[in-house]
Amino acid sequence: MSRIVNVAAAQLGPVQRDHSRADVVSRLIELLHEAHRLGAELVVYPELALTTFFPRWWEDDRRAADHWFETAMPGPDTQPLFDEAARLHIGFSLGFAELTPSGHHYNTQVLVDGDGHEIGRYRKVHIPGHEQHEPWRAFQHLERYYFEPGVDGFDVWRAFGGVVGMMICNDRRWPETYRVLGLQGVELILCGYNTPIHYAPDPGQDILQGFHNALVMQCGAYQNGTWVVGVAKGGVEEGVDSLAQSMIIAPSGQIVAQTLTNADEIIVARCDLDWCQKYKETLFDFERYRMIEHYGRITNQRGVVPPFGDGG
Ligand code: CDT
Repeated sequence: MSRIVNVAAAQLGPVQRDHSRADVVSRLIELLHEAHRLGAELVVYPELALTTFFPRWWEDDRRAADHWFETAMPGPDTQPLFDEAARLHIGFSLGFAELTPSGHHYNTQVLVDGDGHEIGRYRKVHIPGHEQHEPWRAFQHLERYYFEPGVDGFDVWRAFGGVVGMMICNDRRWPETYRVLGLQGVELILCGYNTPIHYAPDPGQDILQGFHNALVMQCGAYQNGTWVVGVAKGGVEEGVDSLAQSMIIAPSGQIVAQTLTNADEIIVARCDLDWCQKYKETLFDFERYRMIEHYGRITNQRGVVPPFGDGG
């Protein structure tokens, strides 16, 4: 038996500050058409796909950044994407900055079915970067200033013939993200990202960005027996170089498709969701092998508590 879903990762090249939503949406639609030609049923776009990565700039008044946020999804600028995807009967997942009617600011990813209807939305939980203006940096990473963490945690949805979950960028570095999804039987994780190559707190990591990106997603896929689709907004955006290397990873942890450029590019993989069972029912049979009585610290303790004494 096999349950096949053809999934496209729709990588974006840079979106500059003066690029309009309408311009970006026409690029998204172009990628949608390419994905359709390649037989995709589901297209995954990056984190904060509609605009430049605005947390790289400080605003004294945080509300001055509200124009980067969507107050409706779909809204007037994104409706053409919803309409075209529904016409082609392709589902998609799209990252955007969300400003809710009650005034909350989230880094959000929506999942839409082949009829253009929202299946669910995920609000980023792990918010990286810093809260205050830090002028010593070459550029800011102010996600912690502009976004609140999502309060709904990591959900999954029955969609596209399987169990689908979402995570956003920094979430992919945390094993807990995958495991909470894995404990709900996830078979396909969709993840958009914007990852600057330069990491100001420790530039020694710059050269390892591609390695770390693959490392965490391949581990997460394998250890939970799930497909993972990681999709970048890469290239040089407003002078900041960001990682591309979008990839589709099998439940074995193997990369089955990877982008070659740091521009707009489609990759497609034929994802057999039944392949997940090979791992979920053997090495990673959670019910049989997990030792939850020894995992208490994972939810009871946030930071590191070393043992007493100096070891001398
Ligand atoms: N967008 C996002 O989450 N980017 C982070 C950068 C970390 S450095 C502040 C990431 O984990 O890729």
